[in-house]
Amino acid sequence: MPFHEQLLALGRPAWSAMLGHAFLAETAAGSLPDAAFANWVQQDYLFVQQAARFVSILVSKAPSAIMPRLALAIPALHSELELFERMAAERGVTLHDVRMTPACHAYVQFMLAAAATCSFEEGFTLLYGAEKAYLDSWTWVRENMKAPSPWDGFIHRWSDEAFRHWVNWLESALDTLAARASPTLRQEMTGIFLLAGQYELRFWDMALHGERWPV
Ligand code: MP5
Repeated sequence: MPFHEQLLALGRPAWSAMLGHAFLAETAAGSLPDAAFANWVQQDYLFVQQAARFVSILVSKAPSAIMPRLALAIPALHSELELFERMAAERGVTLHDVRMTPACHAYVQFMLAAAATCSFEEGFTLLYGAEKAYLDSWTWVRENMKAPSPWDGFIHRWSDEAFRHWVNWLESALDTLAARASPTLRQEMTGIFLLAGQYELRFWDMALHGERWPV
C-alpha cells in the first residue's frame, strides 16, 4: 500500500470527525452563523501567513528534485492571502488587530517547530496532512452544498482542480520520500501526520465555538 494510503487509513478517525464536522455541515447547509465564519476567516488568515513561513523553511531543506515545485507554493499562499483580504472586505470582516486563538497558535507553532527542527520528511508530511485535510474538508462542503454560499471563493480555492493537482503531487513526492526512509523515520512521519489531523479538528472546533486565552 502506498505510504500516503497507510497514513490515511491510520488517520481515518480524525478524517471521519472532520468530514461532516458541524462547521462544515452548517457551511454547506447555509446555516452557519456569520460570526463563526468570520472567526474562521480571521484565524485562517493568520494561519496562512505563518504557513508561508513554514513552507519557506521546508523549501530551504528540500531535496533538489522537490524544491522547484515546492517553492511555487509560496506565491500561491500570497495570492491566497489576497483572497482572504478581498472576501473579508466584501463581507465586512476585519483582519486587523486580531489575536491568534490558542488552537491557531498551537498549530502554527507546531508547524514552524517541525519545519525547523525535524527532518525534511517529517515537515513535508505535515504539509501533506494540512493540505489533504483542506482538500477533503472543502470538497465535502462542495459536494454537500444545499444553498449558494457567500463564501464560494474559499470553497472553490480548496476544492478545485488546481488544488487537487497540488495535493496529488504532494502525495506522490511523499510516497517517494517514504520509500527511501528508514522504518523509524516512517514512524515519525506517521506520528506527525496524525497530529496534523488532531490540530485540523481543533481548528474547526475553535472556529465554530470561538476560543479565548484565560485572561
Ligand atoms: C490549510 C489552512 C490549508 N489554510 N488552514 C488550516 C487550519 N489547515 C490547512 O493550507 P493552505 O496552505 O492554505 O493551502
